[in-house]
Amino acid sequence: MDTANIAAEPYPFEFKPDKCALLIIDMQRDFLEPGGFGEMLGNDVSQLRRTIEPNKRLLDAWRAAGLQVMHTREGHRPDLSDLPPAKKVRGKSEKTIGDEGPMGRILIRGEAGHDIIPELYPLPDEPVIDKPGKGAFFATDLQAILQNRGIQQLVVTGVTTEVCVNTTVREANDRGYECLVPEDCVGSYFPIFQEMGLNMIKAQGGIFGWVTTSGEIIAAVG
Ligand code: C5J
Repeated sequence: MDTANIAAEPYPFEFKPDKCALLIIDMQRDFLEPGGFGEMLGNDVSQLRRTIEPNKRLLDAWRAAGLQVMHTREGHRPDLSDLPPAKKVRGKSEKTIGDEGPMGRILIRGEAGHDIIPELYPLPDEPVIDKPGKGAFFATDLQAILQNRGIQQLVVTGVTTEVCVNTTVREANDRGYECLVPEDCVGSYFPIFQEMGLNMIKAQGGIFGWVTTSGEIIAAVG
């Protein structure tokens, strides 16, 4: 597929399809589904669920074009050996990571709530990066996979905009990847963080990356 310019802020993104992967961050049941851990903490999951349909359309177009897709999940080993004690106690909530939650043990690999929502479920040949932190590069093999596959650009989607999406975009930017973020495919429980999280990426001439819409990307890959 040929290189194309995608309309974006702060200026058009020079899209190199063969060197670009779609990286879908943490679209996990515990964050997005009613009755999950996110809602149990008092969050409004509809703020995240509005990203499902745009992500699905983008994922379908991306797969149809034969481009590379990767997914991430935030979570920990069942024995909690990779869970920093500071993360375990953060928030002082009644239930924390590793405790029994509404969809199995909270953010533990292999539990129902930790898995990706069915609407965006990975295909067998799409790498799933299990990450213990907010950024997808920390303590994972993402960098090796991207390098081995010749990836130089990332379209980053998922949740939440200001936490795992922002952290991953910043980590990727420091490693030399160009990141494009479709605003309708990322979500925050907090509208102000959604707006500011996107502003932070595209400010100062695109200090961490570019912001666009899924429609612009679909037009380029379709
Ligand atoms: C993600 C979080 N995925 N907010 N996690 O953003 O704790």
